[in-house]
Amino acid sequence: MKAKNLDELWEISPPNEHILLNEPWRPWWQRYQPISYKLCSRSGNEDELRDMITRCNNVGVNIYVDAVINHMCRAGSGEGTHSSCGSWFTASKREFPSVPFSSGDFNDNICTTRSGNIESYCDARQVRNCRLEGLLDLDLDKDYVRGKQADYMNKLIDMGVAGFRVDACKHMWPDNLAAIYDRLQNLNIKWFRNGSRPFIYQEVIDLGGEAITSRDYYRLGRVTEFRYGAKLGKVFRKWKGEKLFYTKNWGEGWDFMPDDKAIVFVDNHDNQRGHGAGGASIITFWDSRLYKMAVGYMLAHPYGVTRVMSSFRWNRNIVNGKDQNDWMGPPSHSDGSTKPVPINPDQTCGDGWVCEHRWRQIKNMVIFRNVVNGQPHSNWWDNQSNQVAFGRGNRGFIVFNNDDWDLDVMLNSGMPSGTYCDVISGQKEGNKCTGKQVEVGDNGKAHFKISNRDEDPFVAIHANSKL
Ligand code: QV4
Ligand code: CA
Repeated sequence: MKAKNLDELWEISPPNEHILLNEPWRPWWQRYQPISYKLCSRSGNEDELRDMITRCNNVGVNIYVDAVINHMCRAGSGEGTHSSCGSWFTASKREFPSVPFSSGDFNDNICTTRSGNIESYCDARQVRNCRLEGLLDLDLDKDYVRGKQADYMNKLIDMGVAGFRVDACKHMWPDNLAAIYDRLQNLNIKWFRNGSRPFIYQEVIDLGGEAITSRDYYRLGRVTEFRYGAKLGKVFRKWKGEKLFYTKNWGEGWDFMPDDKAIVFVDNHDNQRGHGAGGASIITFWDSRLYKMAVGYMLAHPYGVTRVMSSFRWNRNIVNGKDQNDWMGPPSHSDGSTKPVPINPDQTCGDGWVCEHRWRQIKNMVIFRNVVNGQPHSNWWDNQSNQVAFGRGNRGFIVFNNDDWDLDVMLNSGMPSGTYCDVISGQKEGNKCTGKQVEVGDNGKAHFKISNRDEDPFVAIHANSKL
């Protein structure tokens, strides 16, 4: 995080009560169909959530909750107790007694489209007042509705949560969001400085061409910059003539939103499986060698607040470019509850969990980002093709070879002289390097040789990887 101190952050899937679907069986996206704000989901119950937040906060890992407050479940979801806490609901009557919400709390009479769904993204009113994908759209003009959402978010803040990813913000009026955020209390002083405010980042997919833009939400908090991952994917895949050396002015120079508004990521839970925005250029853990380079580039670069994905594997079945299994949920027990995450001796995860955030190259680049925090982008070099290097002041330096030939060059690293461990091929352990090492001379110059056949064709050094 660029903000406040350098704690790590962890975004969790919506922890509130959601629908249980059978067709397809328990899809991951059932969590985006709320039934109530009771804290029990396929990930566990309120006590387990409270325990996790406490244990994480105690070791400096702050928790951010994915808050789904634009809607409830799908209009045609029938009635019953097929919900993760067993709450009764009647979708057709808009009855959600466990909140409670009833028909007057929804936008049915405010939406003007024939179907009741969003039919055009060129009309800001229907994007906010009509159903997204048929999901029952809450009337956030009502103070009663906003109060229920603020109560839900304040309960999480009281439990120690540090902030929120607010889902589907494009589909809510900014003034209504402001009214909810204003009701949020300060963070729990058990773990946070007195007066700390919840960190808010808002999901708005804005690739241009729509009535609603990210700019509508800047005044409320940070906003997801989906163009970032889409463009970075094109650059590292070298699609449509994109070359890595074009990224010399990466960030606002590429027409992304202002640096102090942006949440950036290579992929997210939607577009790693073809949902949401980004398209085929999005790089994911499935393309692990490219992925490590793209995530490394994102973490080394000063632009935006960065978010690293942590995924589960599913058996992708791509037919005509579409994954037939894009609905599959996480490793689960037969009752649909989510399996725990086993940690292997080599610190990777087992049992279908990818945990890309624990991969040495990615974990070490998170450390790199913290070590260079506040340092300017500096000492850029490129070969007019796909070999580039840049530093972060005198605290870090990274070199990429995404060309089909070797990189072999003397570069000005800007770093103090000494022997540094490359944190990509290995790391500093005790007083030795487990991977490559880099000698920086008195003039800050260092020789880099990166074969394009290397397991990971990039090298990174920083102040804390110095022997
Ligand atoms: C289907 C039809 C609709 C129809 C509806 C009628 O597609 O046209 O009107 O039935 O009942 C699931 C199904 C979807 C189904 C919908 C309602 O996939 O086919 O509609 O349920 O039954 C996630 C998934 C969606 C999933 C949704 C709810 O991605 O596939 O829909 O959860 O379970 C826009 C928004 C952006 C949004 C993005 C996906 O601007 O905010 O679409 N991204 C966020 C989350 C995303 C989540 C939602 C929003 C909804 O990141 O994960 O959608 O909360 O760009
Ligand atoms: Ca809405």
